[in-house]
Amino acid sequence: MASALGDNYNHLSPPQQELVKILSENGQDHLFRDWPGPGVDDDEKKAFFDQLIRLDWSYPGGLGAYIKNAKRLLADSKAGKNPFDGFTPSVPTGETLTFGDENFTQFEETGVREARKAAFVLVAGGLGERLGYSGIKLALPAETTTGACFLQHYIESILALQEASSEGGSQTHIPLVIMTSDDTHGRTLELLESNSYFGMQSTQVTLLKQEKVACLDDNEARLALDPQNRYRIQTKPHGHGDVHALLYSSGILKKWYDAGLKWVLFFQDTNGLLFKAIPSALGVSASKQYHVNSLAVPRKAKEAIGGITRLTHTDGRSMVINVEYNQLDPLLRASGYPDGDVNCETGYSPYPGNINQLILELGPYIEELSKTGGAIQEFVNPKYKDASKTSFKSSTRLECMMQDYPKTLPPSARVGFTVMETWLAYAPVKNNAEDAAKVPKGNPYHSATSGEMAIYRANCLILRKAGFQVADPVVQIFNGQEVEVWPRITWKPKWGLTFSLIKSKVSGHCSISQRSTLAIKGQQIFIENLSLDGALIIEAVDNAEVKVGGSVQNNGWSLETIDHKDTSEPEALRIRGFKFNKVEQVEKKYSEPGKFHFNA
Ligand code: UGB
Repeated sequence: MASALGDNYNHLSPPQQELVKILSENGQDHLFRDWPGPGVDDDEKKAFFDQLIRLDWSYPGGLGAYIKNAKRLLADSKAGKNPFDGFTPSVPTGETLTFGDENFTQFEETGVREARKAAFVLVAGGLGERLGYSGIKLALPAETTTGACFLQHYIESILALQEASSEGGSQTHIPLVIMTSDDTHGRTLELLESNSYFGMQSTQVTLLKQEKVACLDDNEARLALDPQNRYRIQTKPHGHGDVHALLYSSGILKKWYDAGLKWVLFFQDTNGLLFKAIPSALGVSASKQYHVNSLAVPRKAKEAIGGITRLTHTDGRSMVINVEYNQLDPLLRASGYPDGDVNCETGYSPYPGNINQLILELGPYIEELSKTGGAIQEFVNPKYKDASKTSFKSSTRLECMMQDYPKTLPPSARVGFTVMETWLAYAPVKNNAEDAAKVPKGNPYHSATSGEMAIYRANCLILRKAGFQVADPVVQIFNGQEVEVWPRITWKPKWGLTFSLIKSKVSGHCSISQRSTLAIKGQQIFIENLSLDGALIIEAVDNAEVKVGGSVQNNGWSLETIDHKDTSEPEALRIRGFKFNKVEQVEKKYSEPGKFHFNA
């Protein structure tokens, strides 16, 4: 390739020359073919090398390793090799929790205690193409009663855990890493900065940006040049699996370990229910001493979430691992289950659904990463032009998933999973209105509409369990999706971090009608003999203790339907198909410390 570069070669730095050598050895001569001599396009050539160096640096083992892995995976794909060859799937056993029972409550208590030794990692580099929202998903309101966005909700939940787990001991600061990408980095930083990190100290938050990987033009893994710019390589996201290599190379894991931390909790960008499941799931990890604990929910066949499966190899090896949703059906069909991915007599797939929230024990995690550098088994998914599988419709790239981390673990590793009820733990916002309306009947929509309604439903069911009389929901259709509309109850995470905490704040005979809205925005708000038919918003600073009771009745907030195509409405509302008409409410705000009583 040095010759393809001609005189340009002598103008390169030694690391650039070294990279040229590696590329040449790996069949990439086309990258520099017909380059004009020095003096022409010098800035563009420099930018090209800067990009190559970045691509080389950001992949474990460098570009040489990337191309070799790509050649191998592309050859396997062309040969139609089944990645699960030799493995038989079976249904694994894990810990199944029931919200509110004694077991659950004990796990919650343990989890809150353990949280002082926890760090959180939010993977938020995805563009959310399926959702089609123009902003970043973290900025989307999780629900529109308070308008708190996902990032605010997540940070406030971590802060609530931090405070609860510090009780009686010294104050800890739970670290939060957010993995971003070029698609999300700037807007994530801006969201944090313009909101004073939603109450977190800025030093608690670390942003790690994942780089994209080079696209591949053919089965020889030739890197794809941008058709518009011969000095640019096309790139695409490598997947959420990058998080492990990034955490490892940043050195942050070692820092956490030295500071006495024990748990790393990974989570995704749009699950408004997740933190209701975190304390108990962390409690399970601690009690069972799991090195890996994946959170799962009952899965509907064909639902776009992976299935947790025990895979047993003919050579005796066995592992409990996620099988991604597009691979589960073919794997089952190839292993003696001719119907593939179908529900069993329970009405659900026998394989629990992976919600991609992982809890890893830090010590064994570091030990494993020091062997692998954080590299995760990759896959490639080229779209071939025809059955000869010799050319692609468009360039492809290698991808990796964070939940594939356990694939390289030794058999001695303690890998488990915890199944939670879906209503409590999982309601992601992934699908746009049109696609959601096409979801097979009975399967979850995973839309902004269902994501918001699931928050109200969960809060209602929790309060019911705490003795609150909550009216039944009505069924309504928004953006072509039939959903249950429960009373719109919301609370700040610090008000209701655990079920025991919630129970301690609700007493006497309380009731709420279906058309009501109740927003609890304060830590020490105690609901006592409250009867609500309308809208009630209570806000209080942390050291104001407020008792709320009596009968509140007003015209409340009505739900108005909007169409997702109606561009006169803000996008964040359009995609849910409704908005609130705030007709009348009782609003109380306590901004001074002290004891107060609001009796309507
Ligand atoms: N993400 C990144 O940070 N970087 C990337 O390059 C890509 C994504 P999707 P997906 O629980 O609902 C996953 O696209 O990949 C972030 C599991 O694989 O929302 O289709 C992105 O920002 C699947 O097994 O999901 O499916 C987001 O936060 C199942 O569990 C997260 O990664 C499913 O999620 C997930 O990205 C689920």
